[in-house]
Amino acid sequence: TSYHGVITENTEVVLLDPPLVALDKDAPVPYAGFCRTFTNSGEICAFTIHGMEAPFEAVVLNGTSGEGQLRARGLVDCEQQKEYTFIIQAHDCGSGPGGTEGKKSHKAVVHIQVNDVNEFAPVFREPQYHAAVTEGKIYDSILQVEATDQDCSPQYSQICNYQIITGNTPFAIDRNGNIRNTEKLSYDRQQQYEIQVTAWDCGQKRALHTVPVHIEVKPVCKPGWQGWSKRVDYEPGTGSKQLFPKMHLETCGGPLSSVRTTVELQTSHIGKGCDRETYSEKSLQKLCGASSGSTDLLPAPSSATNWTFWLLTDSGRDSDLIFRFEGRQAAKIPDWVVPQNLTDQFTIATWMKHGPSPGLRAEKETLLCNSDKTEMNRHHYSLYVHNCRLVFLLRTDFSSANSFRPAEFHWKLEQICDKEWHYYVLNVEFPVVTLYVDGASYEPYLVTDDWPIHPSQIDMQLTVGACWQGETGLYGGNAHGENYFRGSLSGLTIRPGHIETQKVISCLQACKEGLDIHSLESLDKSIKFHFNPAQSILVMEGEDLDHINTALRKVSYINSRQFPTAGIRRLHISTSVQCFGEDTCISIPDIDAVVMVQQPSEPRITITGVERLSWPASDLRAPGGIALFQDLHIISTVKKADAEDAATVSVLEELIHNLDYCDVLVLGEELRAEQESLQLHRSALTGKHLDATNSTTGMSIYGVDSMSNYEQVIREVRYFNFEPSLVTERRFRLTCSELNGRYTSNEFTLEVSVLHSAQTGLAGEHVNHLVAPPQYMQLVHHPSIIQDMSPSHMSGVPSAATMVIVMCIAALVVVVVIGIYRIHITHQQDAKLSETTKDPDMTWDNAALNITVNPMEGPQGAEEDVTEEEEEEEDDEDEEEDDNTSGESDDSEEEADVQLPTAARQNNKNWHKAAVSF
Ligand SMILES: [Ca+2]
Ligand SMILES: [Ca+2]
Repeated sequence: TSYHGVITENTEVVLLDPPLVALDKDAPVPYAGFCRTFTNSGEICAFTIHGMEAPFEAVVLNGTSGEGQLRARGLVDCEQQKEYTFIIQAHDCGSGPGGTEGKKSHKAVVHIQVNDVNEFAPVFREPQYHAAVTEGKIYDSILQVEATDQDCSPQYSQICNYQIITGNTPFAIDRNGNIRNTEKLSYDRQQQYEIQVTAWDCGQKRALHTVPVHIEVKPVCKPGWQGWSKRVDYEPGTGSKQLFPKMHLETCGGPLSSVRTTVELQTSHIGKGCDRETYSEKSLQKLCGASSGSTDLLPAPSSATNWTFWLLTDSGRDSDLIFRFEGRQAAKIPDWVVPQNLTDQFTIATWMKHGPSPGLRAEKETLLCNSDKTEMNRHHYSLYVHNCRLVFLLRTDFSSANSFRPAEFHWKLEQICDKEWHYYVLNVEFPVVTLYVDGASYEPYLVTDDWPIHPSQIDMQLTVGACWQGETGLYGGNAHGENYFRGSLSGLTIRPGHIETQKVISCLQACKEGLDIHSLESLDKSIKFHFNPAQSILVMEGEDLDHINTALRKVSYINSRQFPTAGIRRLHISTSVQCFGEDTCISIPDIDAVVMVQQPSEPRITITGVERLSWPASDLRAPGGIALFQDLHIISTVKKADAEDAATVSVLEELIHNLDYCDVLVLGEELRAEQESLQLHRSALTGKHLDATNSTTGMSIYGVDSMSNYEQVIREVRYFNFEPSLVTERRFRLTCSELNGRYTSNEFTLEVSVLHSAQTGLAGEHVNHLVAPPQYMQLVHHPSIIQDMSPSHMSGVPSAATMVIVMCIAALVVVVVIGIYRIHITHQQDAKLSETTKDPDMTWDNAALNITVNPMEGPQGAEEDVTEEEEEEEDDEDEEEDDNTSGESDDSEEEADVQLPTAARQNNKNWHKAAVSF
């Protein structure tokens, strides 16, 4: 017989099936489970267990009935042993004490199974898990986590469920612990994830500790430039800066046969197209060595240059003076500004930004036009834009050579209508006309001939922005309508009698910023590179990837301006590659980055010197007058605006840089032209990049030059007054400026007191004698001295002592007068010498007001008249037609546009010949 028992671990009682009951044979109770082996006493006294240290005992519950119970002797642990098997035997009480010697039953086998209790929680095998995935893929299983449980039974030891407890992750886990991603991962979005995972056993017991799982996202290899930054900061004055010092091209193992990369710097939003020097037009011409004599047709409006007063000006960035034309504005240039006859050589230059929207049936848009002032509408010369072509019309006057001559020059350039700033220079060296756009020269694609214009006594009117119609006395164009210009102009100059060299033209429009190759000499020989003229586009090409990488790292940005325009410049890099064979080649994405030019430190210009002078009237009358600013100093300091050092005292750093102009302004009444003047000897300017203009309101010295050169020149400025008796005091204000007024100095005011004869008789001469420096310079540091020596004061206290003093002074005066007379004589001799050289130079004094006389207008004009008379008769028949073609030749011209240059010219000629023969 055998028993089966069950015990729950950690409890005492074993449930046996069938129940443990031992019966004595002697007793009348029928045998239930146990053998009836007992015959004697009929009572059960004990059970014995035979087995290898089975931790159980059996106790008798009821000796009569034979019921017993099986119990654990200690704690039973399923995790240590799940089953026990042993043998049990019962004893009746018998005769012996304790029943031990009673009769024994036969043996029965007992099987005990230990039931499990869910004591243990799941525990992960690893303290943490790691995995790496490539972006853009969906994985079935990225990794498997595993937890275990020490309980003995499958129910309580198996893991029934895993769960991710970190919220919002693109991952899921199944019941086997496999983690997968629920969406494609992106390296750019997130490169690393950490999720917490927990587990449950099948008895719903949860792991005590979650486990971290790290998932690294690896970028899928994408061909393209790597190791560059989106923003490059540029500090002014630091020369060239490498833009991509760590950049390299990732090809993902694809073998390339060649790489071609274009780096483009976009600066069209800066100033007039890029960062240029913003000195005034005049200063810039001086700086570039342009021949002098050019006339600014669009100067800043002032009392002397009032024709630009009604034009629209853009509050120019960087002090650029920009005039905006919206199809309504035009200006008549006064006759004295430009000579009517430009001769065969002249230059017209302008900055132009044409637009905004030239229509398909675009009208002529006139930049500059010289037409009849009255009666007729003939255009003598004009520059206009028409259908995105630039046309220059030049009708030569009749001369001895009365023949068909080139009259219209056409250029078809995309720059004309790209709505960006460009610099146009028209060099006329008749009959050759060359156009320079941004420094590059272009021959006209079409030249049409015409007869010279018929002579007449009608004056001409030069206009900007439209043509003047003499017939109607209005702005207008031709039968088709108006001819107003739309766009912006700046620095429109005309220069009769000369053409500019390409070098000067390049200088005038040169960008001060651009791309550069750092240490060009170290560039590998196999690399081909090319810059556009403006250095804003760089193309590099090579076959070896390493060499290309090295070359691209050398690409730099440079801005040579000391005070560049701050702000961003966009960079665009596009790359095309070629592969060996027919394989489809990788494509390299374009790069967009920016250069951030930081705010330059601002200079502070300071003028110092003696602020009060006192002079005897006689000295003002002396030839050359008096020097006004003999001890003048101009210094400039730069305030370093370091953001980090804002707390500390900002460092003042002395710098040597250039000035643009200095103005001496007469305060109070203007100078009386016939008596007073400011003077500057021409020789003071020699060897310097400086020029000067002079008027009764002051003197302006301009040109880009060093501060010390300016100092030297200003120290030579003299004030002369032929009749000083009318003046007691004169005040002057000196200001200097850099970059066309962007940075200006303090206002330095000088007071000159004139000591008149009433004073000079005694005190003036006396003072002169006492502290007279050589010549007639007088510095008065303490004006009180003058006061003390005034005659009124002295006459107030007459005494013997003063009489003696007066006598002595009188004697002294005689000596001094003689001395001064001698000095005067010698000075006059000097003056005579210098005046002979000085006089011709004096003409520039009033240059700002004077008309520049065209040397060609005099005798030659008369000559022309004669020839014109002679030829008048044969030309009479032409006259009508002349008037038409000059002003209204549109129809024939429109057709010529679409034809080849030679054919067009031919056509035009024939047409004219026909007219002539008729
Ligand atoms: Ca357990
Ligand atoms: Ca468990």
